[in-house]
Amino acid sequence: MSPEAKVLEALLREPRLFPPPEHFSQKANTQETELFKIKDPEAFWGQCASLIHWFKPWERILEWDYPQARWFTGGTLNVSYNCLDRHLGSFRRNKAALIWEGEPGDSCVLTYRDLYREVNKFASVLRSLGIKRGDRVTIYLPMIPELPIAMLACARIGAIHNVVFAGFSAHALQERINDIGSRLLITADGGFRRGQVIPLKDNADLALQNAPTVERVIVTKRTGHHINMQLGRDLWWHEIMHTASLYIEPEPMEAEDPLFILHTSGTTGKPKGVVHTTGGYLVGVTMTAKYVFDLKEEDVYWCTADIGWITGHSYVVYGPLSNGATVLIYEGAPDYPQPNRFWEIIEKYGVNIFYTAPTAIRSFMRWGPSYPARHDLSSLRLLGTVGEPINPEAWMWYYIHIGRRRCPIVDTWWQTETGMILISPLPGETPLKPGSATRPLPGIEADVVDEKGNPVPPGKGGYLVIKKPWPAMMRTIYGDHRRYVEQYWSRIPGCYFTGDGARKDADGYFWILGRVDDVINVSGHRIGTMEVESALVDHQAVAEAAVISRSHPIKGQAIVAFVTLKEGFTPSPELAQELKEHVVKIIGAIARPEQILFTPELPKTRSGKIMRRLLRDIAEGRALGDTSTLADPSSLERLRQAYAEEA
Ligand code: 6R9
Repeated sequence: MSPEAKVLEALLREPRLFPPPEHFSQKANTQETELFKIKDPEAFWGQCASLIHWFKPWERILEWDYPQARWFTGGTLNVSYNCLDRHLGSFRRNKAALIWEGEPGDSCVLTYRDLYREVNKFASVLRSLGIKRGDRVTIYLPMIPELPIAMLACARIGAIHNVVFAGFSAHALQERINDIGSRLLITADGGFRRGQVIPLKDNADLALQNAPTVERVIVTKRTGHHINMQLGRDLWWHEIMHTASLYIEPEPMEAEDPLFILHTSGTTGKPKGVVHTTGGYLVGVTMTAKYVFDLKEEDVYWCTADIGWITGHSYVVYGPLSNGATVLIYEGAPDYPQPNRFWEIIEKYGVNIFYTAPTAIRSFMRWGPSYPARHDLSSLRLLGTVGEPINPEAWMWYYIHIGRRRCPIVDTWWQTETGMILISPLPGETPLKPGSATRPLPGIEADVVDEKGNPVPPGKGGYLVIKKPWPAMMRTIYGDHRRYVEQYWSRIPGCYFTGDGARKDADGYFWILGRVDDVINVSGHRIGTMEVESALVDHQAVAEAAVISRSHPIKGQAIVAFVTLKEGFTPSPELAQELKEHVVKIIGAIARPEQILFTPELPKTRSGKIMRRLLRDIAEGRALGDTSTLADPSSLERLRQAYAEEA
């Protein structure tokens, strides 16, 4: 049995079951609604649609023309109206919408009324620059209030935003701008990370050397260090906001109009621009934020994800704000200046709901329980995780040391493409098993199937698929609808293919096993092996590269690259370092390979395909699998020796 299979066997025998605590169940939002009694998915979603405000009511819940879904057609709405205007008529007007803490320790609070004013003003700025409904706007900002303000302002006038994570490189930014033809770029002079300045404007300048569609750049001042402002192109945020109007009518959008594009890694070298719509998306994230996170009027809710990822879009910005919640945003790293920073923030603001990633929890475990132990965490009542499978040890540590055995944990499975959480416990309802995302939410039909789409028996591994459309599902890949149909709707007959492997147990609980395609999940971030390979071969010394993952105690998975060099180049630790930096330059620090291994040749089949499976065996130190299709079996032995020497 392989080591992974052993871990899995242990998981499936995980005997611990945590029933929902009485004190939680009694007051859970799910108790106060008839919603979950509706068994027909379409009728269920129709009912969920009344959680948001429609200017014009929709006519049909769903038009399903496989694989194209259209939700709530005939209806019009505006997302910024739903997140802001509709809260102003009640006491929420003066309630904190955003509580923001900067890494250096500065902070501010924006009430719903404050946020409304800033969004309106910025929407007026966008209008004055000629940005119209349907135009694409790229946002490359750190975790500062200007980021949600810019997103909501785009939503207000019907412009489609494309947020690019501030950790991405100039090259990655350029690639994304050009993929969607943005007219405007919104950025900052820089951002703070572990006390260092990330030079966002310098990166933007580099990116714009070859991004001809961008006409203007709006720059917000965060770090205050010197940057170049290009006359006629670059504008300071604080200067143009002076003359802005205080009110901009929210554009009535069709339910199916795009709200944003967010790129994610897939199986090719080119990131996919995932397109999300207005009506279905907002219904999906509003419902799940309310019932999965059990949001209450008086809660302080903190999701630690960067807004540059889907988790930040759906569960820092749109879901919670649509519910009128108080959202905490922290700019920086969890261990800056000390590894207790998160716990200090929870204590300082009395955070009630805390949502983070398993990789972060594993780091906290390594730093030790004395850091959280120093702080009053009694305000916490619900914990969540997202991004990758959580190992039961990390789950238990989180449960004991952060939740102090009092707080349910919602392990939420979903993807950039799904827009909203699809598999998760409902806190107060679902008994928890450490390591399992439990069951599909109401309205969601998920299953584990074989290649032909037949359900596999309990305990057996297979592909995780979704069998019915759901409102927040992606509608297309920007500019490449064929790829959308091929990648998601053609692999398994009749189903949405998630790219994840899973098993179901005898209780119908789902255990996610991780990606089954060429995507690596490093610290909860998706990285395509092909993207890293093309970054490597972009370097003058590299002839060929094969990128695989191996398991890593903190990151979950780590990137390992096998590299062959061109004539005239010799392997050295310096060159390995240079290649790692080259990947950082092309993609960003999240894609930095953990290890580079030079090899005179890569194991290939007789038809010339690189056998990644064997490379993975080598990297994990496993016995090699079937080598019979290998063109030159001796190459593999040499490679294994090289790896053993390196390790
Ligand atoms: C939301 C988000 C999606 C991939 C997904 C899966 C992994 C996410 C998970 C999980 C196990 C969970 N994943 N949540 N695996 N349990 N609770 O992370 O989106 O960045 O697109 O990643 O992450 O492999 O396919 P995204």
